[in-house]
Amino acid sequence: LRWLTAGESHGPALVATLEGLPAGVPVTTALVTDQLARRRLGHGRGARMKFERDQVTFLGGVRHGLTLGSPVSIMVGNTEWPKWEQVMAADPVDPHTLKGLARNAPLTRPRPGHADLAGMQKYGFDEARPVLERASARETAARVALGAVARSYLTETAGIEIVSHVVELAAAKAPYGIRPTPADEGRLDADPVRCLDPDASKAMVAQIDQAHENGDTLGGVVEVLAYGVPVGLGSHVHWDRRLDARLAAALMGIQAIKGVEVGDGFDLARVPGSRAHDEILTTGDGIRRASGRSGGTEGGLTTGEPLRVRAAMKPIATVPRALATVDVSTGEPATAHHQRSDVCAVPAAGIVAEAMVALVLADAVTEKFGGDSVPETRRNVRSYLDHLHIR
Ligand code: EPS
Repeated sequence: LRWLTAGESHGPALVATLEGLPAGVPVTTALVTDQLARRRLGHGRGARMKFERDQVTFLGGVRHGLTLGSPVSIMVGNTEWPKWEQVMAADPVDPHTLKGLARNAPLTRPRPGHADLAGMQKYGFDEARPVLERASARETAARVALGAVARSYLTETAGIEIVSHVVELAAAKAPYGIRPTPADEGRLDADPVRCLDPDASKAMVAQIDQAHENGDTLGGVVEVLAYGVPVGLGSHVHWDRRLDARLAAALMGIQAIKGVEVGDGFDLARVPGSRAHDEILTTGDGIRRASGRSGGTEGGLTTGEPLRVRAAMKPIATVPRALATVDVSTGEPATAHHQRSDVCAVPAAGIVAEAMVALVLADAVTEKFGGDSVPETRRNVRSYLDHLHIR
């Protein structure tokens, strides 16, 4: 699979292209719109989430609700665009028009924790607008749009289903061992922080309210689980073919993610081997594991057990109680620029993480099973599973 996104936060639209899926994957505007709506949920998001609508248009690759095997291209319109038409115009704009616009004021006080400063230094800009427009997490809408397509492919061809939940939000933590299944998605999406434990959810909401009052922002940890993943996706033979490495790269590639764990991750480093691995059992269902500590991968291969990965998001860098910085136009100490921001986007990060996991798994499924039509891929999956040498 190959995929790319383009577009700035306050530009006319985001576009995303995905190539390499077979023909016959069910995809509709409603399917993508529903996933985008899930990404907007969550206590602690800012004003823009309330008034902006994600407008989905297919530009190619889908006909009458099914993929054609050609590149799938999706446009997600920014309804904010009319306010930014001058400031973000692709063509040159009369400088006199721009001069009076508050929105066009140069952003010369870079935010610590954001791409602002290093981006200006690297690309040779004297203000942060050209950097932050693309660094913005608005771009994750495009990934979620492609993730919706990848999920449909995974379900249709291999019966793989993905779910995510929030396990930590700042100091509030869900009890260890809660493992939601796809059947819990409705309940999770109905919770203000997408956490299954009611007490932890309340504590998380309280953390966000307190941070909002303090003019601060918060991060947290999300966990993604994938069910129905066949044994043998990825490979042990090379570092860049290991599925866990590919998942980690994809999750680290989400804005503001600073850490990734597979299964119990860092906790496995703290217990002896006798308590770290998943013992192999023979059951009426064939070979199974006694636990899920490894997160469903061993040696870079999926084991056939549920996949479980976590991503840690740092607090949003646009801190209302602005942090110390330097005004790069004067070289003087200053406070970082701040207009509006989310207090916390951890619940949304879970939806983005689901999309990234879906894209990585879709890539691994196309690699292992190939096929140019959904029925062909399905036959390949079934044949492989029916003829597994050891079951
Ligand atoms: C973002 C800042 C906010 C968020 C935006 C991401 O936008 P603005 O600066 O326009 O207020 O609302 O997220 C989205 C628009 C979105 O769809 O997720 C940032 O700086 O990353």
